[in-house]
Amino acid sequence: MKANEYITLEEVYGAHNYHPLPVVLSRGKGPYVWDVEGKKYFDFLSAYSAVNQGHCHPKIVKALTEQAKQLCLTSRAFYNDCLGPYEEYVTRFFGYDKVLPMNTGAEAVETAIKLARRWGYEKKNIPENEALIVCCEGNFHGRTITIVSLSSDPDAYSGYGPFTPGFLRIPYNDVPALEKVLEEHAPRIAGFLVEPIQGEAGVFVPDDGYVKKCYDLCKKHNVLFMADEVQTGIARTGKRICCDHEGVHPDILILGKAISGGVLPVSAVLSNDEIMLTIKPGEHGSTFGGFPLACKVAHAALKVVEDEKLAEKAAYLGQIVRDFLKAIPSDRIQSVRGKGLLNAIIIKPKEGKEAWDVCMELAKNGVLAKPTHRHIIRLAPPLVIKESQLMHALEIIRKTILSLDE
Ligand code: IF1
Repeated sequence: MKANEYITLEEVYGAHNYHPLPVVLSRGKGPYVWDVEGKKYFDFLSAYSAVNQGHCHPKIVKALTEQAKQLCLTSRAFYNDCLGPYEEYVTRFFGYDKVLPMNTGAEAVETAIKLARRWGYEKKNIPENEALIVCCEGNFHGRTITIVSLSSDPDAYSGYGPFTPGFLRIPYNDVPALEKVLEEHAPRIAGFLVEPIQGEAGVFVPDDGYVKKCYDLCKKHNVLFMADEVQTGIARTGKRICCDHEGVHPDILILGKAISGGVLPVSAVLSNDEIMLTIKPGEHGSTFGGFPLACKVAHAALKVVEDEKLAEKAAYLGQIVRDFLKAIPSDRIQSVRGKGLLNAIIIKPKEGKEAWDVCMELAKNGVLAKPTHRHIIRLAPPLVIKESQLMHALEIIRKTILSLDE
């Protein structure tokens, strides 16, 4: 079949909840993907930072295929020989007592919200059903009804009410705003849920020290610091998790996406016993949460991060990316921002051409990226990209942007 035939099938038989770039992919390897016509691209989205380890990493695929022939799913009604070893590995990897395994990032965020509320009632003596969680303007934590109840983006919440109560929203990157809301409501506040860099908002990197100052304020008011590292975690920003840049150890750490290397939906909530053990047997769960395939795949995916020093690579290559992009002599690039290999360029619309048009041209020239919020292009290749490959892709980005100026 031709590309447009696949597109038509999705149009006719699929929900219209996305507007993809007109590229039909059929193969991936490392930093590359190929479309059905055999055209090769650099993947500069990495499935929104889920494919940090590169497409179809042999060690992760091996773990998947070997376990798939052995035992796929037991449910948590029984024990199995994969979950315990994985739980030991992942809790030691991130430095926590316990992990609650889930599947998607949204499920992990929902789990973290339930955990913070439960801790609030059991340990902080917040009156039943009165717990509050503070979140930030511009957040993106997933697409469930409770999570869009936190959102400030009408595209995310409009037409989905009524909404879940119990959330206070403050401006992002605004320490005094957090201080104020804690001083006013701390006795009822169970947690502060925040992305250490706001991905969807357009790779919004807060001021240096913001995460640490928020963490310290939460400690002062006995409020749980809940880091949503679904997108920024797993080496993407140049550290094991983004909070590591400021030496912050979140009370609740939320992971997803690249914890499985983009092979299976795997997510995780990590915290210490005082918090995690407030959820008792039968009070939370999921059919596939922590299933044998997920355990083996995630174990292999995290080991790749360690063995291939992907955090160090992301830090080193990310600086090259930002320096290169800032040096492109085009007034179409309004600004460049990011940390590690999570970067974005803000495109100034010109002669009716916007970020979408830049992405269409980039695709023609062999680099896949997608705009967010109309004018922002996220540039996030798999962390396994070689420096020579990165320079090749950056040159394509440079030529494409300059060609639009002609
Ligand atoms: C879509 C955005 C990115 C996330 C953070 C939780 C989740 C996500 C920080 C939920 C998921 C994905 C969702 C996907 C596109 C992508 C996205 F554009 F939607 F916002 F990355 F920025 N926390 N982000 O980024 O994880 O349930 O999806 O596994 O919904 O279009 P999930």
